[in-house]
Amino acid sequence: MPDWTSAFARLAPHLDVRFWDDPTVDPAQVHYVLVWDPEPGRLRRYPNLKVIFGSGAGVDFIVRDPDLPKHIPLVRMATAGAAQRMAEYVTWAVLSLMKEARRSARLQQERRWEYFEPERIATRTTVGIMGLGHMGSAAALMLKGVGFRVIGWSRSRKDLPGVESFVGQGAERDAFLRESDILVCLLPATEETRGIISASLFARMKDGAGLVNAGRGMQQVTGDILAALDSGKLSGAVLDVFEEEPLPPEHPVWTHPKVLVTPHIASLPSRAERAEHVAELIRRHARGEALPNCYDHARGY
Ligand code: NDP
Ligand code: OXD
Repeated sequence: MPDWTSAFARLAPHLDVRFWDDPTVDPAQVHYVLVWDPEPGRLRRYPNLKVIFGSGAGVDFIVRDPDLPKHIPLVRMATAGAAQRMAEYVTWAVLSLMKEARRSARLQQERRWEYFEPERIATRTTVGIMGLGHMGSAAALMLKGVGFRVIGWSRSRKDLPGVESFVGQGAERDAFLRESDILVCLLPATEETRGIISASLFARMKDGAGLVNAGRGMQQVTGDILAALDSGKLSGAVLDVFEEEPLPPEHPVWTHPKVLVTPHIASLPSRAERAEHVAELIRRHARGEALPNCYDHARGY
């Protein structure tokens, strides 16, 4: 909380910024909230709420509230820093798969000097990104800069320099999957994307492909991922998100020799960065300007 209050005091001193559970706050005085996973029913209790700011890019933990006041704009976090951080994470993950970083870490732990020759080189590797939005497009352009061939899959056609765009559920999606040596998921959590990373998706891909999921845990069937790694269908995976978070200590994914686990940290913009973004959007809202990146309840993201 002190990080938030000092950032807002610097950026928007006219705002009275309070902790979510401050008992002295009069609900009628609350005009804006900045939240990640508010308890269901809570947002309905603010009669004069003007905007809900999600503190993350995905607002699935907000929209699960059956009493969410849907007439109030819900803004998804989309700072330049968040996209840069995600692009860095994805580039790190893809290079880690390509260079077999998990294997090196294991050998180091066992003090074994054992040669191996990672086969892939960026210029002959195709990275397929599912979801070419704020995060996916930044990741695509950074990977392109490293030398990868980059292709992307989204609902609407994209025009990103040097990135081939595939759309829809039919032949183009299948071609996209067939061509991907490393598949990256940066999709939002929707009913359409639930369980998308599963055995039936791997069946459409090359043998020995790599996988990165930094979207949402509900998109992956972790058991199918482990089975695909064991059979060699997948050669390695970097997973930042899980069906259950925190990932339980007994989960087999922790110790799988072909998996790198990170604790949902792919892109965490600083509090100061997020406060700056929100302060600017509150100024715009006060001037009557449209808010960017609003959640669309019909679309689901
Ligand atoms: P955007 O809304 O900007 O982008 C979403 C992309 O997914 C769009 O390109 C969209 O297509 C595409 N898409 C959505 N549904 C489908 C579908 N059914 N089939 C094909 N493509 C689809 O979101 P962001 O890029 O800001 O964030 C994406 C997600 O990344 C978040 O929702 C969150 O789940 C995750 N995330 C994870 C973080 C982490 O730390 N692990 C941090 C930040 C985000 P179109 O462009 O045509 O609409
Ligand atoms: C997310 C985020 O959506 O942290 O996961 O922004």
